[in-house]
Amino acid sequence: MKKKALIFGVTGQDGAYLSKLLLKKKYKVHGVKRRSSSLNTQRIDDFYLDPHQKTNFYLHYGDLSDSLSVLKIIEKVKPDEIYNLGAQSHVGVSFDVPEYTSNVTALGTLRILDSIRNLKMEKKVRYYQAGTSEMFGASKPPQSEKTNFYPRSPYAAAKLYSHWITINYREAYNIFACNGILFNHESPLRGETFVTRKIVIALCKILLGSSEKLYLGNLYSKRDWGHAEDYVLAMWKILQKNKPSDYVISSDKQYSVKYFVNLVCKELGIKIVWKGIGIKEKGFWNKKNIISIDRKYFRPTEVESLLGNSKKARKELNWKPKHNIKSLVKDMVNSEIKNLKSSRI
Ligand code: NAP
Ligand code: G4F
Repeated sequence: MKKKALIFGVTGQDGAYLSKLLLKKKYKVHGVKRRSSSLNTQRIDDFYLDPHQKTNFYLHYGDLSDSLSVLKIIEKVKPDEIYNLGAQSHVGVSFDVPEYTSNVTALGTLRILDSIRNLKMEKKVRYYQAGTSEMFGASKPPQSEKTNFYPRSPYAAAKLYSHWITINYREAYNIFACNGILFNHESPLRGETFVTRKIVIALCKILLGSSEKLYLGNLYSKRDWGHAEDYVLAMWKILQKNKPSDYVISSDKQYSVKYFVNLVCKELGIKIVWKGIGIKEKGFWNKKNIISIDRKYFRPTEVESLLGNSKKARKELNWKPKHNIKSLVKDMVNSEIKNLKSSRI
């Protein structure tokens, strides 16, 4: 019998890559999508067939803020594995909507775990929680499973609740529940307001002449960036172990936002020249100012430096990323240029 997976957050970047991976592994994949006034299935449209045709991919309407919908979907699907990737996942936005972020990103996790318990599915289901390096926040890098948490945003605090409630339900009710503590991972499917995708889109448009300028916030925060395709494989591997545990997933390399801009410029053949400091720092191309700083992209509290130590995952899961920062940039740039050229036609 085919294994059944249920993915909360199926319409997001990771949801799309994970669905593809699980379909390839011959799972029946069920996804939860929320009602939205405009289409939100673009990332999964290539394998979401008309439900009247034969398919192994099914969508259900639901919402992490609605306990009843969560419970009913789990009861109906009876999954072998649940991946909770659903969240208000933008750190900057979480300062604007802290209560909503906590409801979905923290309590949403509780709603799933408690449904498993209420439905007496503790022995049947394996649960993956999408944890984040943001939980380390201000803790000194490199960060591993042993590093103390120090969240610096409503988003990170909400994820920390999810981290501990996952461990609590594992210990209290014997649920096979695991936390993946994933460092930043990007791809051509990354949301357009996260810094890597924002940079790639803007610079591609500037090169093709359809935009003039890119505004950014803190150029000097450092991140450990990987490719989403590699990271969803780690999620699946975490749930295939004999015992539930928590794992850091990272590239173990760190670069600044400015370095990422420089790499994208290099890939596009844009010779960028930086002048000025602080808020007045600017990037020029052919003497034209194409990058400036806008204070509105600074956060009330910033996470300055994230750098993972993923030794445990590499050893116990036999996991290793295929991509590096250069191949990630290449993939994102090539795909964006293709998108922009085809939308022109
Ligand atoms: P994403 O692209 O923002 O996707 C988030 C998903 O959650 C989307 O499908 C979204 O639906 C859904 N969602 C939002 N609010 C919901 C609600 N109220 N009920 C049900 N679903 C809801 O995020 P991602 O990059 O794929 O990341 C996946 C997960 O990993 C997230 O939990 C994120 O916090 C976490 N994470 C991400 C990274 C990273 O670098 N990407 C690193 C560590 C952890 P819509 O499409 O309708 O908005
Ligand atoms: O791309 P970002 O918005 O990602 P951030 O805040 O690191 O969060 C992402 O990764 C987390 C894992 O560590 C996930 F849990 C979370 O869900 C999300 O996927 O910002 C990266 C850095 C920050 O330091 C930010 O201040 O880039 C800086 N930045 C500079 N200018 C900017 C901008 N970020 C955004 N979004 N937009 C800017 O214009």
